[in-house]
Amino acid sequence: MRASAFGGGFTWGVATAAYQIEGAWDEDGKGPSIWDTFTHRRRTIKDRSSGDVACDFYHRYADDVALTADLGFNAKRFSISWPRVMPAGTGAVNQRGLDFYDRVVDECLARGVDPWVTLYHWDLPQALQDRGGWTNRDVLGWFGEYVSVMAAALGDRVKHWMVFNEPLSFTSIGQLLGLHAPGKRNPFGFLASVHHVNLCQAVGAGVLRDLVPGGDIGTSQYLSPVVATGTTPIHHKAERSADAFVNRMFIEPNLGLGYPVDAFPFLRFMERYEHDGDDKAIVVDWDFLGVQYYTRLKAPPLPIPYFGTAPMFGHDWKRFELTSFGWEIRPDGLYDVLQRAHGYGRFPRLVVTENGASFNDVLAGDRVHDRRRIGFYEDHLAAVLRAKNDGIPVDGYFAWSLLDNFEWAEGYRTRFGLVYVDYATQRRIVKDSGHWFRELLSR
Ligand code: IFM
Repeated sequence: MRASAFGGGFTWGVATAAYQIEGAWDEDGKGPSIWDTFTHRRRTIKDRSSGDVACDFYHRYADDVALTADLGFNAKRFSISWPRVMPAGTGAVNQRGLDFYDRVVDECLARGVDPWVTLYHWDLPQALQDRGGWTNRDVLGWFGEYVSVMAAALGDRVKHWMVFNEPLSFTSIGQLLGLHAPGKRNPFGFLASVHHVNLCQAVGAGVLRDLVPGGDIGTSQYLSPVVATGTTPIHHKAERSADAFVNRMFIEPNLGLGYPVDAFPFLRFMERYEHDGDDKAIVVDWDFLGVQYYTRLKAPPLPIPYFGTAPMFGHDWKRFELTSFGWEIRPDGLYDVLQRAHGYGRFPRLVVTENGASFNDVLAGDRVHDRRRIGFYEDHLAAVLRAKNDGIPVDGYFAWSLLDNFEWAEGYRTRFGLVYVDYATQRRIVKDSGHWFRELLSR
């Protein structure tokens, strides 16, 4: 594989998220986030860990940005911790928090690494959660205020913005399954959150349009082919509703297409949260869609009261290789989701803003021989290239992730990095997959 086949203007990046790497959870005036509260509660995280220290990126950002450049990447995607810059979520701004992101951006630019900023990667200020969080419609105003602060602070140097990271994940796992912060299991709180997040996409994009001239404005969505587990009508119904839940509920309202109520009837209750004019206010003209792809999902016809059917991660261990998370490795699925997103005819560009694999990496001396991860990247990049050659306008790819990091409810047991982190010493060791990227990108 040759990087030049992707074209000169192609963005090659690594993606990270604030809570997963920064640490410094209560330093320099930062307020608590829902993830601080959640991880400090007993038995929420499998290995009983938290992001209190994580990869200590807050103090080591300069070395980590240098490492990104050294591996040959020309872009770095990172998120802003809302409570670091606005400890109570609204009102007072914490200048020391803003200064940190200023330094990260300047370091990136000094190293020739383009900063791509995500405004929300799941760490809501706890103070806002105490007022209902995403279930409270006032979040539209709170979010707009926060985005204005960030656009004014970084908009002179940051051109690429993503409003959200994977709305599907943080609403469904946090508000419905209760396995992520804030740990709620409430189908109606979930519905309210879905609608408010979709409206906040428009609020955030609107603020960025106004305050960042020439801004490149997108958002990122978890997308996955959904397959039926049988051939009967009930299996196909299950597939259709799971597909609407995973792939359509967060994309189509922003394109002015409404909620896919026919496919996923539970969405008819959304009327409770819709106000007059929302159908117009929710529409966004994106510059790009960030596609986040890991695996495909299966849709067993498992009835859940009110809700419909349950999508599950694929688990076809008879036929396909799995990651250590138990996710099927299906590079063809990446082609499929890119093709489908392009099919809307509404996204001028697509960017793969996350793609990667977890394996049980072992440190052997100073090396980590993660051959399977290299195979994963080779095959998924080939799928991107195939899409590009077929005329699908995908012009960037971000590997998840630069560093091993705090993998939410899994804690530190799963490793996704191109760089191994020895958490006891915070030493970074470039894995074979990191060397592979360096080789690819230097040619
Ligand atoms: O670690 C997460 C990330 O925060 C969001 N996308 C999926 C990754 C792997 O699970």
